[in-house]
Amino acid sequence: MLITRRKLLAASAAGAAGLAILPAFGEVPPLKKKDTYKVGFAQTESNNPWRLAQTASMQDEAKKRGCQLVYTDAAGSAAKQVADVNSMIAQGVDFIFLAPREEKPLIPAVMAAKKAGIPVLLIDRSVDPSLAKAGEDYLAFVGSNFIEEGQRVADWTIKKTGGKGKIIELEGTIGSSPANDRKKGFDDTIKAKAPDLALLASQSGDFARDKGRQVAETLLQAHPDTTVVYAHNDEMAIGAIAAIEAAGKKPGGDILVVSIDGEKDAVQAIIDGKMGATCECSPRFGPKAFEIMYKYGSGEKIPPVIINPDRFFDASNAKDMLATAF
Ligand code: GZL
Repeated sequence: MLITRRKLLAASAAGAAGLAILPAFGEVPPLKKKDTYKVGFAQTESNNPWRLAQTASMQDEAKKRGCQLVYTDAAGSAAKQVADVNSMIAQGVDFIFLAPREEKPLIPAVMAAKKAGIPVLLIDRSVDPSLAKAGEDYLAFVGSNFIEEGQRVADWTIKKTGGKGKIIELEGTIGSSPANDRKKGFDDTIKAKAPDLALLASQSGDFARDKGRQVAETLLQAHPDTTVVYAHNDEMAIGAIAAIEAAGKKPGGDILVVSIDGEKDAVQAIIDGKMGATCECSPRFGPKAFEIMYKYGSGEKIPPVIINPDRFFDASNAKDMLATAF
């Protein structure tokens, strides 16, 4: 697994914090051992199946463990998500689960929780490691290695195309860690391993299906010689499939579509021959997120970065995997 700059920073920060004999100035606030907790979950938005599945997973686990859940939905606004976290602090939650919509604007929320003595676990997305450190400013990051997801999709695409073709890229939410890192992982791999695979254009579709379709339509009109569409998530990939068909072309025939998430509609599109591959990024955070909180409350040391394993779906396994997709 590629050790990214943010993981090195996080590990060194945690290492430093871990060496502290007494609670250091920068240490994460403690969590009392309790049977149940009052927890906050600050969601970014509910604009696609991935976010809805993540929310359901967190709500189910809170219910299962008898925890009181203070849930907020920032409706796509980082500023509102900061306000949501501040309101949880004011309500006196014991612990906060945060999926920071964007890497920089959510720093004030992380620091406000720390100042209020409330531990924060980043789930799914991260914050800029030069501004806040795991194991020091927040407990930890648990989620996928987005750079690796981009690399895996790039490697599959290189193999499938023989390293030749012209790519348009549909980026996720601007400023979010998945968009930043999925772009870095994919683009760097293509540039390093396949000079004859040209990266023609790249534009954000905000992880949304219809925006993805609109952006794909525009880019396909500007680049009719496109042979590959790389989408940072399945929703935009499915939107791109509609755009390709609207342009009178065959997805999976004239244009190869590759993506990330592993949602049911995408796995079905692979079975139907309209999508080439998708790297899973499971939204089912509930069990692991709450397990980390309870372990922390019991005094266990929590690693600063906890990576979820991602499966990879293509025609070789899509039929078998469909039932387990979200
Ligand atoms: C990734 C997650 C992304 C998904 C999108 O962990 O943050 O946000 O890939 C979702 O589908 O909107």
